[in-house]
Amino acid sequence: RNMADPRAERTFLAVKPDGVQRGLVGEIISRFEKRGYKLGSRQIRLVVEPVKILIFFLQPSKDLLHNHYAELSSKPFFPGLIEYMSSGPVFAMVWEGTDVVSVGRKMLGATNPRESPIGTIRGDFAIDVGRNICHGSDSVGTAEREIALWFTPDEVVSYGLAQKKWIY
Ligand code: RTP
Ligand code: MG
Repeated sequence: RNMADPRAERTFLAVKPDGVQRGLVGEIISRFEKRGYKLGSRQIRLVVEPVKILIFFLQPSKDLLHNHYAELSSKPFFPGLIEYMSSGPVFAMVWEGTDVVSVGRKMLGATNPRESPIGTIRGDFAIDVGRNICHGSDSVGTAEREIALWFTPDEVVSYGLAQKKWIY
């Protein structure tokens, strides 16, 4: 926790395979950036070591997804969810800032895009619950678990936000 901002949090966000295929990575990053949040997972590998681009832009294994969605394993839609999420590359990210877990969920919208308000990411870009284009952690505890699952500690970075005084 950040002493200067006791409400500072981290969340795990991922653009799902359909969001990647539909070219919505930039749109989703852009919305979080413009809101005032900062990307907290390393980008340098993407630029300096293209071979390691898979750290951020990876086709998740079914093992990883079984772990990630463990609490849903008894649901009837679980096999389809694993098929969908492992069907192509996912853009995985950590975002940081005040209340980013709960505000991030509001920015994503409801699980079912048809019940998602206009102006949310799912409400603007999706219509099917099984193709809802992005993931966001549902609590601070879940975020910690998911970040540790998808990233190693050295891939998660924290740095000062230069324009902080204009946002907070
Ligand atoms: P996510 O974890 O992917 O961010 O989505 P969420 O919290 O809004 O919803 P969750 O309950 O965690 O469900 C995970 C994903 O499973 C698919 N799903 N399908 N009734 C259905 O067919 C159904 N319900 C959930 C969705 O892709 C959902 O995002
Ligand atoms: Mg969830």
